Amino acid sequence: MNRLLLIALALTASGASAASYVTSNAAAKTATIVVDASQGTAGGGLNFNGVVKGAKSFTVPAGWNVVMQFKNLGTLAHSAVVIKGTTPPVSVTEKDAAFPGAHTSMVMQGLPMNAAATAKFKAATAGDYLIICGVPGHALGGQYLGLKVVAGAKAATYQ
Ligand SMILES: [Cu+2]
Repeated sequence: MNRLLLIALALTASGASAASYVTSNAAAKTATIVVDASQGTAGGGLNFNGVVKGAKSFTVPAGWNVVMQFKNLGTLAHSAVVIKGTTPPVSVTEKDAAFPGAHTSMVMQGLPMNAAATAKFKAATAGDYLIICGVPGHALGGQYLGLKVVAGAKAATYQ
């Protein structure tokens, strides 16, 4: 195998990393989702997983447990909170979380650069939700992803 082919394979492997934003464990009814704040420059850094304004969404079967793995890759503070609906609000607090536990700590202040946090919650009720940054202004600036909780879905997806 020549060196160029190895490089091409390595690039293909790294290009496939989008799939790793979500993993499904049907036996345990658990979805693990990755929410990286400020990945690259989209939205001037006000993005999750490099996209803005709900351009991508997770789908999770209703009733599954969700493990949300949050990281802040940017220089500003960010947080992540799941809210009901499809319209980003002006501001939120922990109390606005759609499910118990569906938020990082310090929703409004945000977690600092390089911080990582894991939030665990049960996606108990089917419907349309957003995963937003709770730092005031960030969600309005486009820092949110979609989250669809779907009755009868067989696996968690991200697209
Ligand atoms: Cu933010």
